[in-house]
Amino acid sequence: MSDLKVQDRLRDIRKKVEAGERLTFDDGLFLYDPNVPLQDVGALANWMRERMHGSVAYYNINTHLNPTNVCVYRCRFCAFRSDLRDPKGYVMSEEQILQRGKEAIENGCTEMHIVGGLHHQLGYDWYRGILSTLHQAYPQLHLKGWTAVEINWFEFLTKKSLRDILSDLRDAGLGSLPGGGAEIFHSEVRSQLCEHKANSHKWVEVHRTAHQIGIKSNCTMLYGSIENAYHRIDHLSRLRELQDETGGFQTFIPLAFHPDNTKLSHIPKPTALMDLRTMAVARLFLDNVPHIKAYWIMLGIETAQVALSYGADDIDGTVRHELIYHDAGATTPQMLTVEQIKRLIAETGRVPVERDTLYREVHRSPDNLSQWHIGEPVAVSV
Ligand code: V47
Repeated sequence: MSDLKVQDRLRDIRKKVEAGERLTFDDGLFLYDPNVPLQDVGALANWMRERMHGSVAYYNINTHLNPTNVCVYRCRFCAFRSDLRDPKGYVMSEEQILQRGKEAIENGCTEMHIVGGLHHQLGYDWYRGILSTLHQAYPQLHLKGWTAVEINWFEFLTKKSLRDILSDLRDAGLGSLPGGGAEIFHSEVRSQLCEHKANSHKWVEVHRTAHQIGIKSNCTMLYGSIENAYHRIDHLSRLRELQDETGGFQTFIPLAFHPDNTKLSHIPKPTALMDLRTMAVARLFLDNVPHIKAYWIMLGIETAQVALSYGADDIDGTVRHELIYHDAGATTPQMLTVEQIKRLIAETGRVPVERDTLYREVHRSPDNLSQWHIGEPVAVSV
């Protein structure tokens, strides 16, 4: 495409974005074309991000819990999983899980992000019990737990309907669903990455059912492995369609593939340019998803900072005990302090605002991290 044609097409897309019109599948493909200057795509995404969120960038104070890494599936991109009899395999005890809850509360966390493997020998009650144990002991901690893949596994274990399972988990203490397990929906890619686990229709059905009964969720896309731009836009289109129907997604998190210690270790990690382009295209294409998250653990701190001007308005949280990315070679720190996360946001010229998992503002005593209360939902202009 000539430079002139690129500029003409970009001008048309700019007009659409400014008028609040939806981008087409072809627009999405065009924005992924390397001949389209990244800074132009980024500037447009930043314009949209500022229209929606002004100069604010959100963060939370959170921790992770991966109660087991033993998994019946063998996803080719995963460095975290373990076989049943592998010495690396572990299952946390109730005492260890409660200890994590205690540590979270002492450090002011409002959220615990809980995901793990699908253990060959543990039943549904074990997974449900983790939520109920933590919720009873620490009811103020929001439990964002179990991806659509685990929920689908619970269907297999219990033979109950999705609606019954999700309602039962909510009774046990589930607050919302994380966005994991989406990977790339298109079967050409999914069948190579994770042949056996929940397919795209199931992933969508789990989130649709959660939204229908009032459980909010997040959505993700694993990019930079074996997929192409067509597969990525197809993925975003399916998320946009479900969001039109339910409005239950809070935030989209693009997840860059980390190859170390995986079955795809020969594939290079996506570059920062690809990370930023994906962030910007996601902001522009997912016009109905309120937040776009630059997950610093996976992007690296510097790219996450830049991403706050390429469409992202959220940087995830302080994080503790992250394993999935660190097992796959992430070199980011294990956690940030509240002061560090605020400073890295402020350095970008954005205003750091603490939110809880459901995007309500958190007000905290400056001298005592563990004293906080939840305020109003944050404002988003569409
Ligand atoms: O489902 C696993 C991905 C996901 C690798 O909802 C990998 O707020 C890259 O979903 N390289 C889990 N990606 C993480 C996740 C997430 C993270 C932060 C916030 C939220 C949220 C959700 O990580 C998996 C998979 O898509 N993943 N291994 C890897 N080697």
